[in-house]
Amino acid sequence: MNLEKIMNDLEKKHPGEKEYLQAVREVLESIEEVYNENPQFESANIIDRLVEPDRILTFKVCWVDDNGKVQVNLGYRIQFNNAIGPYKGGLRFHPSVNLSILKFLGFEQIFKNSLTTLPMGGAKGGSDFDPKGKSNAEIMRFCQSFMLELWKIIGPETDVPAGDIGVGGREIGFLYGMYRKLARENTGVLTGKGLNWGGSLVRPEATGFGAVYFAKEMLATKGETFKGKTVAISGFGNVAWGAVSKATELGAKVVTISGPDGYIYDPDGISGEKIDYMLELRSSNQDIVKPYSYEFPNAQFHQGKRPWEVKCDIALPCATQNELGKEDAATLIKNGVFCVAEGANMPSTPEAVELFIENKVLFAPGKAVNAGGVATSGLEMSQNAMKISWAKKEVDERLHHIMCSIHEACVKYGKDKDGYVNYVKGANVAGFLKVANAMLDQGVI
Ligand code: NDP
Ligand code: 2IT
Repeated sequence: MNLEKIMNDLEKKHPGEKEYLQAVREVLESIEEVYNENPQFESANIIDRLVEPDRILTFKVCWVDDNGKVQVNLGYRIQFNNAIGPYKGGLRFHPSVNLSILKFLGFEQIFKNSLTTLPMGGAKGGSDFDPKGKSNAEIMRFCQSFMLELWKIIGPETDVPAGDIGVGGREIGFLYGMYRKLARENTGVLTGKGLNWGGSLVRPEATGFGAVYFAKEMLATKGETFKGKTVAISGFGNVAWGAVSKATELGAKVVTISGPDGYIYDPDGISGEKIDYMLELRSSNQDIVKPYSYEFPNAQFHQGKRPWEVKCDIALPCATQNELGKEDAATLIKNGVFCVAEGANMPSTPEAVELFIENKVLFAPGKAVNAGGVATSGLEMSQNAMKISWAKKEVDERLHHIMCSIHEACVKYGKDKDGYVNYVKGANVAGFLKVANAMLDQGVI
């Protein structure tokens, strides 16, 4: 593999697609060795076929706001690769959404879904719609208009979207309602549905719970546990909420959450009613964490800052991409962090990842750590297909088992000679091999 040539060509073809190019480079660097050892991959030109999505749908979303003004947003669905199962991946509604961000997320999703052990291909979609400050009625009208286009290319056996930033249970409800009306069927076409209409128990908690289950396995390789540890978490959305709950349940003290406005440091730990308050904060549609410090006055709000300056044993970045840079990593290391597990997708910059690995910090990437979300989506699809629903305990046990399997796969392919586990390499190689071999089996299509 001539990595620099591949990257140069890709950059020429897709100039300025920073996040997409970043994600591709990371995967290619990790798989270079195994790729070169298996000439059948090169003969089938697997790399060129993997880095380009199968197709991209871009569409216009027109909707009317509460003042009667007509608004126009852009909508996307990127169907990246379906070698091992139907396209599967979330929808993101955030003003920063563009092709590069969705392509990076869709590309990552291929390997993440492969790691889950379930038959799911990779996809991502979304819109530059900003949910901040919107009324429920505005969100409903937007979701309905979005689905008017999207429904044409999705289906329970072809492409199954779910939530991501800005898309939670409420949005999935509005999207599902419109799909059901247009397609004249009740199927598992979306995951993250409400419990009364096909949703799975544990799906809301799954990404955060899964992230902590994964981190628990990482700690166990060093004979450690969450008990008594200080944990810094970023974000205050769905993933952060699940991670705070599970880490607290396992005896850790979570001292931070964050939003675009800054971070909260709560020296008493975020537990009990404070975890419920996180849900209130998120559903207020205000996109700020500052009100937490009015509600719980012992907590301090640090405007415009990131939580990585707080001394902690374990860091779980759960907000967004590239939210933890080289300096943040250096500060965390200086303060004694020994485990960093990514709840968000690609929250650490490549320089930060390098620093963690150089310093032999237990570090694992989003595609392994946060795969519990999409894995539980896969479990929701199975329940929908069988027209049954499993008890909470059953779903949680399956999720736990899947996270342990992903951890095992990372160790199998990522263990260095000195015993250090390079989870980035492990996750990328394990995820890649399954998809690449499936592509080989199925010929050039
Ligand atoms: P939510 O919309 O529920 O929450 C995202 C949170 O991150 C919001 O609080 C958001 O605020 C905040 N945020 C965004 N940018 C920043 C920033 N620069 N600094 C601090 N906070 C910020 O989304 P999720 O919790 O679902 O998603 C979080 C991450 O986890 C994303 O990377 C997503 O791709 C990933 N993920 C989600 C899964 C899921 O099942 N939901 C599964 C796997 C991964 P704001 O909206 O104001 O920017
Ligand atoms: O990034 C992700 O894995 C998600 N947003 C969840 C995708 C899904 O289909 O459940």
